[in-house]
Amino acid sequence: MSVVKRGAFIVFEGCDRSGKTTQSRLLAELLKSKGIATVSMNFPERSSSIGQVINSYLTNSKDLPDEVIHLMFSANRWEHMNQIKQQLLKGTTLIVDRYSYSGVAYSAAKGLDFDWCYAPEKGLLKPDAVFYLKTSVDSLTNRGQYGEERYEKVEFQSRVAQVFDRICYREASYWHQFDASQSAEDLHSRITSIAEDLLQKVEAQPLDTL
Ligand code: T5A
Ligand code: NA
Repeated sequence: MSVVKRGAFIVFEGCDRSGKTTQSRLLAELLKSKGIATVSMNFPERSSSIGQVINSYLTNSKDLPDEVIHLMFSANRWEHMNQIKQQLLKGTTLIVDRYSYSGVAYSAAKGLDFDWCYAPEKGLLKPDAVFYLKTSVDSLTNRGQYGEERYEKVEFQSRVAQVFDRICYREASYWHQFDASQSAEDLHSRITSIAEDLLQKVEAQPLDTL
């Protein structure tokens, strides 16, 4: 009997407009074109009832205390955890646009304690790889629709970038940093080579938690 090999859990992280959605899409399309079962997701997942509250908060139509919105972002991941686990175990590779690290980076950038921010993420599934798209925040402000959502302010994004850098240093064993100012095509080819390597390796590795 053949054993089902699990899928890879790949996450994209970075500041607003760093190109995560573009790169997640390109990677998912490539893997699918090679016949690899692949599903794309993004956090916040705005369609659930918790997701709808998060959406109203991000579009500035609702205000909430920093601690409350932080826990809602985390709950939004927890409510999808079983689905994520089932997909991975049945062999589907997941490409996820933002995860716990965004949760920590944006809330710590507001001044909440780093460890407090990380605590509700503990026990969630740990990605096999995080692709961190990094560049100077100033260069991102020229990109499409910058400034429409709550967090898209240069000073705030610089603080977010500092927290991402701290996490990248701490989690260096599975974080891969890329210069997000290069063209989408160049980024895609660099990301692809790491992802293809990873896909070979994870099949034999058990799922881990944060
Ligand atoms: N948040 C999120 C929290 O506070 N806590 C949490 O726990 C989580 C999960 C919404 C906000 O929520 C916060 C973080 C966010 O502020 P979101 O829905 O992921 O999160 O945000 P979006 O607005 O959807 O996406 P971003 O603004 O982050 O953009 P992306 O996905 O990084 O960038 P992308 O690919 O859409 O590209 C942006 C623009 O740049 C161009 C694209 O064509 C597009 O116009 N572009 C490039 N231009 C030049 N060179 C390249 N290499 C380019 N790649 C893309
Ligand atoms: Na995005």
